Amino acid sequence: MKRYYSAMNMRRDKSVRAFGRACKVLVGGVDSPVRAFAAVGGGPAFIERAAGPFVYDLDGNRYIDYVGTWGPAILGHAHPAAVGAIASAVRRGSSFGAPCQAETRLATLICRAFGSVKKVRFVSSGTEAVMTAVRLARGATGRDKIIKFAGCYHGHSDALLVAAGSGATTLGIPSSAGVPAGAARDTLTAPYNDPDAVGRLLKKFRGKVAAVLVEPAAGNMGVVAPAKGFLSGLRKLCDRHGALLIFDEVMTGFRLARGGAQELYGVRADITTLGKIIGGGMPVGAVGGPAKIMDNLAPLGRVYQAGTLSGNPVAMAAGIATLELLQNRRVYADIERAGRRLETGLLRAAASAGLRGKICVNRVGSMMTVFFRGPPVRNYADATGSNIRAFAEFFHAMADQGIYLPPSQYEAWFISARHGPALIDRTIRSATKAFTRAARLM
Ligand code: KE4
Repeated sequence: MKRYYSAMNMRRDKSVRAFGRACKVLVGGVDSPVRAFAAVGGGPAFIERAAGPFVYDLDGNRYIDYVGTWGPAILGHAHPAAVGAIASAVRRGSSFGAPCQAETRLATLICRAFGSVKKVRFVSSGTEAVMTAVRLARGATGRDKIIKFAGCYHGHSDALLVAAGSGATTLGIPSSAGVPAGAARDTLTAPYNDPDAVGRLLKKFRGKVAAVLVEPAAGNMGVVAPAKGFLSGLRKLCDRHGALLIFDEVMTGFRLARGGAQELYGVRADITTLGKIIGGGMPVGAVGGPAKIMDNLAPLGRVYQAGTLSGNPVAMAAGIATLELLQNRRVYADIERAGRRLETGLLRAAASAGLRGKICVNRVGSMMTVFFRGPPVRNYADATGSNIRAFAEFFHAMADQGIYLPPSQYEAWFISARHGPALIDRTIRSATKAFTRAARLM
């Protein structure tokens, strides 16, 4: 169903032309698949600028933005402190390829927030962070197997494109082509929120599992919260079997709390991966943990890892500015309040459209997803039972009213500190109309 945002009060001509030009030189017209709108139909709005809670497309339309560049924009777009820090840093040179104090400063801010993290290695993306964490776990334990969870997404390194969520599920390729059997052979999968399945795998592959890798609150099958006892159960199982527990906090780090899911749920990880918010919108990823694990990385240890732009001074400056602003814990209270207001309002809007009990809103703090199926959604099988045609109709109905949602049922909405009550209420009013349009397909 090839369609662009229907007219209503918005025109899309310039985005349509821009997408046509982009498709001639960029694969699918995009640099990350989920942006291509394959799951919802039509073509993307080309964004010209972003500020606070808004993004503005080439045709001058303004949207309330719930993509938040997939998580980094927790303080809103183009925060003056981040913009100033970037401008000042880049005037001193965009990259040195040598140590700079900004790396130490940002690493110190991360160690202060995450009790389990005593040392950090910066990289340039979440994918690199998790790829490094897996290699580090294998090097530190001398074991090869990794256990991950169906529907969790940890970036696009070969070994982790197995039953992967996010764009891989959106496009129907959760286990990607081009990944040799050998690369995926040591990746075992279990259902999310099923610690018993993990226990069975650890017993079956006794002494061979290097790590259990988990999104401590899942965001890449849509948002799915850890069931009570799930994370603590993984902690106990890893301790019993000598496996390392890797929390992929690329999305949850500094989002659910300053100390991420580890602070929120009180479960310690052996290795933590971070990204998104710690770069303040610039390309940064990080791996962190206790020195006894981290010192296995080169140059101290034998696990090799490197990167031309790792610890880039401009990216570090953006991250420092962002994390310093997030030391004000009121931010977390504000975005929790906004999330609660939106969740309650969306459930009310769905009920008014005759969808009571027919949609499920999963929320963890300022990350949430509206699933077009009745509750509960506790894992990948539940999530993929959603009505994605109804979601697509809802998506476009919201976009037509100036609400910019992630273009996939299997993604998280992100609320920023700039999403005040008036914008939340505007979103809820728009959802009432959008649920009515979607209800016709349910
Ligand atoms: P990047 O390589 O995209 O920086 O990070 C990979 C990654 C790792 N771990 C988690 C928990 C993640 O959510 C991600 C990336 N998230 C997706 C959004 N679901 C990025 C958006 C995209 O792929 O375009």
